[in-house]
Amino acid sequence: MNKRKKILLVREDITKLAVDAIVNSANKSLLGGGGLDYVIHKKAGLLMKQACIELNKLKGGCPTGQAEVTIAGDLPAQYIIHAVGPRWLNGDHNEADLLCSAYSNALIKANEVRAKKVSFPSISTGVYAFPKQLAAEIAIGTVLSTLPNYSFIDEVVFVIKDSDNYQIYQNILSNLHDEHLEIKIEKT
Ligand code: AR6
Repeated sequence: MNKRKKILLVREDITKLAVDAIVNSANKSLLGGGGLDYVIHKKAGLLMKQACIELNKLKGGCPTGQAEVTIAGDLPAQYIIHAVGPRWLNGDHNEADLLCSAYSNALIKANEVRAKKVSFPSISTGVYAFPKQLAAEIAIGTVLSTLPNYSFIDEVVFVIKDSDNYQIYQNILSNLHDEHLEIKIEKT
């Protein structure tokens, strides 16, 4: 019998959680920026930064909706999946589809490197100003619908730092019942 895959919601600083692959909310250059991207680059250190510079030179960065992998350097993970979410304009610029692609391409990359446990922040909901409720519905919807496709990934952790966004994730996840998944919400 297939083991049930796990979905976990935690309120934490994503850079502190030990996982196989941590997803970063990156930009198209992959060279770092503000928000979480800044913290991840700072904590991961020089070897990871060098890997991003190489990807920038080799591939010209990463288009919106796509993802690239590097080593995780000094973070408690093996890999960083740099996913590029869309900047929210007015909802008429394919933002929802691009956010959905950022999640599914991040999962594809994580599975390619055989990550078992993958952590996600709430991509695009900070500097890129994507509405939080819609972003959470897309994040959870995309992960849940595509997770059965990935043979290596057996756990996805949504790591949400701010309380209003955590509440949104909690509301959605606590109303989900899927016999193929084990959904756990960490009490704050
Ligand atoms: N742990 C978990 N979540 C966090 C953490 C943390 N340590 N820090 C922030 N968040 P953002 P974006 C949440 O702005 O909106 C950068 O300049 C935060 O509360 O980091 O995708 C890049 O280079 C928010 O909910 O990323 C891009 O140019 C979420 O992470 C641009 O910002 C994402 O916030 C990307 O914007």
